[in-house]
Amino acid sequence: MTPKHFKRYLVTSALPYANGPLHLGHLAGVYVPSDIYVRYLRQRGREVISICGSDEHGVPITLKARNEGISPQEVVNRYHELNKKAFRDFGISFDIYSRTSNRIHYETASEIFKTLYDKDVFVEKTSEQYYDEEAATFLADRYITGTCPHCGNPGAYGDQCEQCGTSLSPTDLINPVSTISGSQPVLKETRHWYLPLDRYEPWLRQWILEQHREWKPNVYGQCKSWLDQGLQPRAVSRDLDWGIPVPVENSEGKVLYVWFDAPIGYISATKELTPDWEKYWKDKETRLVHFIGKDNIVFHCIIFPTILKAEGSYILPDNVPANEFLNLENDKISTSRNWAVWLHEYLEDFPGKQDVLRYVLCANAPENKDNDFTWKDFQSRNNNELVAILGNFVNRTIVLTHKYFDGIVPEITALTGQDKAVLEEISTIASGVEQSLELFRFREAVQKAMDLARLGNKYLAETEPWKVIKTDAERVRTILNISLQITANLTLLLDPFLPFSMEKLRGFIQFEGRSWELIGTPDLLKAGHMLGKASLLFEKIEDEQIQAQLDKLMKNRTENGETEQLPAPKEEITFDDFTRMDLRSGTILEAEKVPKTKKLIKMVVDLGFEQRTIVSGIAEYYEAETLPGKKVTVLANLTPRTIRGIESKGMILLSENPEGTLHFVEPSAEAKNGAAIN
Ligand code: B3M
Ligand code: ZN
Repeated sequence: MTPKHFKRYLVTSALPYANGPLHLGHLAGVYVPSDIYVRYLRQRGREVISICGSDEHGVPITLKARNEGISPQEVVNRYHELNKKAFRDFGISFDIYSRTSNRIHYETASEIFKTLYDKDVFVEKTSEQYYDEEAATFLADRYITGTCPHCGNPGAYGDQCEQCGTSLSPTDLINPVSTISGSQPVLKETRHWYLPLDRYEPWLRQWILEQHREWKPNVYGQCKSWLDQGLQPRAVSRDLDWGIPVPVENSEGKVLYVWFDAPIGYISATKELTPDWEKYWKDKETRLVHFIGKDNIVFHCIIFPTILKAEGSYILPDNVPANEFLNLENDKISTSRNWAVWLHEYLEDFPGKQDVLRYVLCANAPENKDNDFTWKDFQSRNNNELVAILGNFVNRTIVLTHKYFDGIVPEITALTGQDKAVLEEISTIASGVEQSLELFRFREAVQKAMDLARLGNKYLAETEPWKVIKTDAERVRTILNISLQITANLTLLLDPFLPFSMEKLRGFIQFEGRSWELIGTPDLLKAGHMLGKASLLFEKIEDEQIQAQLDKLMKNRTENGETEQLPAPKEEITFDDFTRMDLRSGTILEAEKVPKTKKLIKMVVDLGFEQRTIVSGIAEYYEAETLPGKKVTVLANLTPRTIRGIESKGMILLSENPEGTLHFVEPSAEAKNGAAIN
C-alpha cells in the first residue's frame, strides 16, 4: 500500500545528544534511512525539508560536564561541531542541523509550554525527591549513590545497581550519598508539572491503533503495549540548572524535562530554516515523518503527539519508521566501553569509503529486529557486491567503450529480443525500488536497485562483446550502447544510497541527469556522446584491514579493563551447595510489563514439568512483547517471593554487560523445557 500523495514532506531525524561522538549504530538506526528517503524525495521533485540538530539538555550532558570539570555549554559546543561534521562527511544531507541551546528553541519550547499551561493542560503535583542541602540542589537519580539493597554493592546509583543490574529508585538505596557534595541528601518536597497522558489515552488509541495500522510492527507493537498498560501522567519539568527554565511563575530552579523540549527542537529548527515554517508544521497537506531508534518510540508516538494535540495547531506524524538496534561483533555498542566504530575514526581508516558504510548499514539495517554489524560482513559486501557486481559492470562497460569506440557512445544498430527485454526491465526494477522506499523498506530497496547492476552484468556475460567484437562490431555497438544506458540509469537509481559514488560515476560518463523521472527513458546517453575518464568505482578491502579493526576493538575491550568492573568474588561453596540448586532450561510463553513499575516484567515460563510465573527486573533491556519464545535458564527451586503482589517462583539467570545491561543466559536452542543444567 503506497501512502496518499502529499503536497510536501517534513522529515525529522532524532536529535543526537551532544555529549559524545557518533558511531555506526546511529547511522544504521536513524540517519542513513532518513537520508535515503529525503534524497529519493528530492529526486522525485517533491517539496521536502530534512531537519536535525543537537539535543543539548538532559542529565547525560551535565554528568559529562561534571566528570570533565567543564560547563555543559562547553560539552555541547564540542560535540555539536564534531557531530555536525561527521554527518556532513557521510553525506547526511540535512537542510538544517540546529541545536536546542539556540535562543529560537528556548522561545519556541517556552511558548508551547506556556500555551499548555494557560489551557490548564498540566496537572501540578508535589513529590518527595532527594535534595543536597550543601549544594542547595535537588538530585537527579544518577547523582545519588548508596548501598544496593539486593547485593550490597556500596556504589549503586539512584536509578540502577551496576553490580547486580537491579533497577532502583533513589529511595531504595541504603545510606544514600550525593555525588555532588558527598553529604547525605534529605527528602524534600518538590512540585512539578505533569502531562496527563492518561487523559489522552482514548484519543491516542484511536489515532495510533485505528488510524495508523500501517506503522511498522515494531513501532505499532510498542505503542500498543504502552497503551495496554495504561498511560500515567508524566512530569515535564525537572529540578536542574541546565535546560530551558520553566516559563511560569514560582518555577525557580526548574527546567523543562529534556523530552518535553527536544522534539520541539524539530519545530524551532524549521523556524530557523524558513519563514514558511508553518506550511510544514500546520498544514495537513504536509507529511511529517520522524526517523528514530526504537528507544525513542514512546517520545515520538505518544508524548510529543500529545503535546502537539494539546496545543492544537500542529499536524501529527504520519509515520515513525523506527529502526531496532545494531550490535557490533555480537555485542551491544557501548560508548562507556568504547565498543563502537566511531564515524570520525572510520574515515581515518577508510578514507573516501563513506558509501561502503552507507551501503552495508542499509543492506544490513536493523529494520525489524536488532541486527549485528561484523567487519567480515562489511568486507564481503564491499568485495562481493559493490566491487564484483556494481563496480565490475560499470567498469567493463566504460573500458570497452573507450577500447572499441574511443570513449564515444556507439549508436544502436539492431535490437534483439534480449536487448528489448533488458531495456524494459530498467523501469520494472525502478518501480520496485520506488515501492520499497515509499514503505520505508530500505534494505529491500537497495537490493532491488542493485538488481539493475546484476542485470547489466548478466547482459554483458551473455552477449560477450569482448568476443563478438572480432566478428560483428555492429552488434557490439548495440551491446555497449545498452550497457551505457544501464550505467546512466544506475547513477539515478543508486543516488539516494551511494551519493558519493554516483557523483563519481556521473563524471566517468559525463552524465548530468538527476531526476528520478528520467529512469527508464530511452537514450539517457545519446549516440556520439563523449565519455569522461574513468577509474575504479570501488576497491577491494583486504583481510589485513579488517583484522586491524578487530584488533582495535579487542584492544579497546582490554584497555577498558572490563575485568576491573567484575563484581567481587563471593565466598566459596561446597559441591553439595551447588547440587542443591535446581537449574533448568525453559521457554518464555507470555510476558507483560508489571504496571506502575519501570523495570519489572512478569513472565510465564514453560519448564516442561510445569509452567511458572517469574518476575524479573529486565524491562529496561527487553520489550515484553519480544520475549515469548525466548529460551532461558531458570533456578527452579528458589523459594517463591512476592514482588509487587505477584508470586514469583524461580529466578531467570541474567548476565551483565560491562555497561550494566542485562541479558538472558540462554541454554542451547535444542535443550528441552525442563532439561537439567549442571
Ligand atoms: N537525544 C537521542 C537518544 O535518545 C535523543 C533524541 C531526541 S529526538 C527529539 O539517544
Ligand atoms: Zn546490586
